[in-house]
Amino acid sequence: MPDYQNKECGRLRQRQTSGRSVRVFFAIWPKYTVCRQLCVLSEKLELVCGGRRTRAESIHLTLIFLGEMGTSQLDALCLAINAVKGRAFNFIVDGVCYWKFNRVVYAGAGEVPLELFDLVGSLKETLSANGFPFDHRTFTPHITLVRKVRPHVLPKLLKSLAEPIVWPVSEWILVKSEQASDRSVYTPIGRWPLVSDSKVNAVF
Ligand code: 2AM
Repeated sequence: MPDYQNKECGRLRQRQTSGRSVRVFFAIWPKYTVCRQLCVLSEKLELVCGGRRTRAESIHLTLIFLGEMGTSQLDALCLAINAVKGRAFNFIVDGVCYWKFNRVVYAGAGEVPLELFDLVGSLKETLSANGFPFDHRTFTPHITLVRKVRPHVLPKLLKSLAEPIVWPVSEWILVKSEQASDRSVYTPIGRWPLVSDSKVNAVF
């Protein structure tokens, strides 16, 4: 996933969103080290439970799925979202679960940080206040690692990780999702920083 500064978001959006509408969602995206750790985990899981693992560059945690949106609305969306303030946190990935309904294996956290729920809550409030539609289902933090798994081998997998993965989360992003033949391609089109506690303390 390419890196860029917040001030470039407008230009990047223009380059990346040439059609009439785009499918978008808010997410947190792991940087290199955590991405590698999750990727190694997905490779092990794929070996055991079959199916198809998420490619390294697509590993993420969705905050809110907005769905199809007119490209002309994107600037207004990003402007509204600029008002959202969130705090940085560590997301400790310490378990692997099976979602029978859609046959995915995902990684998750036994204890979800309050900061993550606060961020999603603020995003939802801001979207609602500004009239942007989004998926209202309850937020269930999960990192999909393997899809279309073989259900009968799963009970052995449903366990805690021996070594939890510590994911320091310092920003959230707006992502464009496109279908390319048999897979989804994700491209960031907006980025917002989370404030670390030390910066909050420095202000007060
Ligand atoms: P998933 O990992 O559980 O499939 C992009 O599609 C991202 O948005 C994926 O992470 C997907 O979750 C999530 N998502 C949430 N609601 C969705 C929906 N209604 N349709 C497609 N993706 C959705």
